[in-house]
Amino acid sequence: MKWTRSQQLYEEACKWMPGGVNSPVRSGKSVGFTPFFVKEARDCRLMDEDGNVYIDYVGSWGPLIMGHAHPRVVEAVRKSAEKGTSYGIPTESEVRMAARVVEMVPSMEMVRMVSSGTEATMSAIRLARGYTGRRKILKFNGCYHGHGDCLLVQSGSGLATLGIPGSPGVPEEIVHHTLSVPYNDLQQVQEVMREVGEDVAAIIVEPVAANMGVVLPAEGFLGGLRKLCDEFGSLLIFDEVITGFRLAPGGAQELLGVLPDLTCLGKIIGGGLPVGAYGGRAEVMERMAPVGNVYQAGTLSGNPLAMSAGLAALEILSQKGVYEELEEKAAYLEGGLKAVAGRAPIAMTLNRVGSLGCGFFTPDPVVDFASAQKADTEAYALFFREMLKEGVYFAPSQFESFFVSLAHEKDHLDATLEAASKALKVVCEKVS
Ligand code: KE4
Repeated sequence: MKWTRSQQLYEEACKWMPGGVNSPVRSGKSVGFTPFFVKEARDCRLMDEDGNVYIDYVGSWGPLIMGHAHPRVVEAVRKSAEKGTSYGIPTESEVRMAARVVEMVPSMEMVRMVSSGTEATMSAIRLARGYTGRRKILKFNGCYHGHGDCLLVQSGSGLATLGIPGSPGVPEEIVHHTLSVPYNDLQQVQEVMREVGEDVAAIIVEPVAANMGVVLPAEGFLGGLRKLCDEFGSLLIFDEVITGFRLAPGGAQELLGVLPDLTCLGKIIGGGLPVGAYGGRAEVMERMAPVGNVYQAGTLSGNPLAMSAGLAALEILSQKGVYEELEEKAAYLEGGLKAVAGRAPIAMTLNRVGSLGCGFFTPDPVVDFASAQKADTEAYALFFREMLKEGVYFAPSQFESFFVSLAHEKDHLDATLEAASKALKVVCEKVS
């Protein structure tokens, strides 16, 4: 692999943008990686500016579940663009999208479109506080809900990757009402709720955590949160920005059978264009302006181009057998990776739900942020770099996930396992 053109672009990028990127996790700082620059992408493959081709397991951090440049998505965006790009006036595409999302997501009766997952969670938190008249928010260590001020506490994703505990620039007063406890620790949630539950507006949780690597909810954890919210009159918010439309048509709440009061969506809902959304029970959502008095707005919210891309993506995901296909492909990859790790041999814990997964270099179960942080991140960094040399692009951070798409075919999966066999041998030599 040579990265001459990417290197030139990176040097120029660093002149104009902090770290040369528009989002910190792309920098790959934690895995000793200088980002390559993508020229184009198709199905499950990326091509960079030097002509290198990679099998892509990041999929733009989740949105590209149908594969890059899917013809139906491209056609939908082309047709929409020919009629204009934004009006700031309602369009039928927003009505179609809202109806589709309400139909697919079990707990949703009404929904509001925004332009990112961060906007979705920020708005849901404001709504929960406005609806309940309470101030406190309870989140979980290692969960990441975007970069909204009050949620940048003990967060995962880029903060975990770069080892940033909270974030400078967020005054103590803003996070004073944000409580964070270990994921899966229902006992601690009970203790906190017994103490301050009367002032907790909402508990916000990733129903399957995917920003500390992937961590599955323990048996009874989500149901326990549901019960506590009912007991104390708090709202339960599922941040399904990653799991929404990923784990099932109705996301984790459909798969796991626990219904939140509000759901935050992003990524897949936009088909690769900027879309977020939040929604839930009508009597809660109707507190939002202009019907209610909780304010949130956005120039490009419900943008027709983004709606057309998102609708095309959701149509593809509504076809029969899609989630069975994703499960089969991801299970094949998981089985292969475990077999290759066993032969290396190297201790690897692999957590997976459907087409969302993560491998940790640790022999121990990974059940929360603390156990995820015990994984050997040096080993992960070496694995990432060795896989890249073999033309396979995994997340440039231990505290992210891999995503299998409908575009990954058996030959791509076998090539990935072949690459992993070589990469893990190198890791094995280095760490033993
Ligand atoms: P955005 O504002 O990045 O669209 O969404 C924020 C967000 C909210 N909730 C969850 C569960 C999320 O995972 C995210 C964003 N995810 C990260 C990676 N895990 C996006 C990648 C990035 O920050 O560049």
